[in-house]
Amino acid sequence: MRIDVVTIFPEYLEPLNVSLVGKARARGLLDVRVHDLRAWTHDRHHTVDDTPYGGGPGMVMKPEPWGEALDEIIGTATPPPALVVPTPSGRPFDQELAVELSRAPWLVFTPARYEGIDRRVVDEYAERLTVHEVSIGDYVLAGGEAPVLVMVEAVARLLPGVLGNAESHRDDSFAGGPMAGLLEGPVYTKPPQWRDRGIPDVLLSGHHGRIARWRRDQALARTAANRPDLIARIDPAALDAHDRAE
Ligand code: 6GU
Repeated sequence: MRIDVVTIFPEYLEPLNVSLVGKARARGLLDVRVHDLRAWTHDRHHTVDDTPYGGGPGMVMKPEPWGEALDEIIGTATPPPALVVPTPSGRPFDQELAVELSRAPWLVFTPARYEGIDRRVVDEYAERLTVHEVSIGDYVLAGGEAPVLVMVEAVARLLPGVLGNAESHRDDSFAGGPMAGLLEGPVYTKPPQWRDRGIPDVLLSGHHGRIARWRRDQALARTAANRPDLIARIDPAALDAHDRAE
């Protein structure tokens, strides 16, 4: 997969050199190119923003640098990339969208600062390619760069060969499989005693059936406590009598 990011803060994207995403790049599984939007300005101050038409607070990113940047990056490539526009007004980012994006061969991210980008930019490129306007949650950030880090990591770990083994996705919170729709429960490792705390006996029992049951109960309890909205969305046919008693 190829990913381009256009930003006025290229250094904000340096975490893409580290850890899972950095390793995927080093292994040639992911080609990430970060561009400085100001490279496509022509005035001595490299201006990227201006005051909003109609008045109001803050500044709006000018369309011309974005248009020149996107035209140059996209070129005449066929098929063209999908555009991912981070904005608090976008569709909520979730695992389903991460999976969809991970199937695209090429994504271009356009994180904005200020009050966002002149609307004509999205309208223009939406005529030629798929545009996803995406929010990472119900809070306001100063810009789209942190959301790009979030989305690229969520997408990169789904690419073939990036994670150690294909099993690693199966029990993810929000993945399919036996724990579909539930949050993950607690996990433990050695030592068997830490301070005055031990390990739940069932995990040391060797009874795989009881361990699976316990894990499911823990997942149900945690989901009910932290995400009652997810409990409400579980298909009743996916619950057994023991689940219902929780
Ligand atoms: Cl994608 N951008 C900004 N600026 N704030 C956000 C966001 C995006 N998602 C949640 N809050």
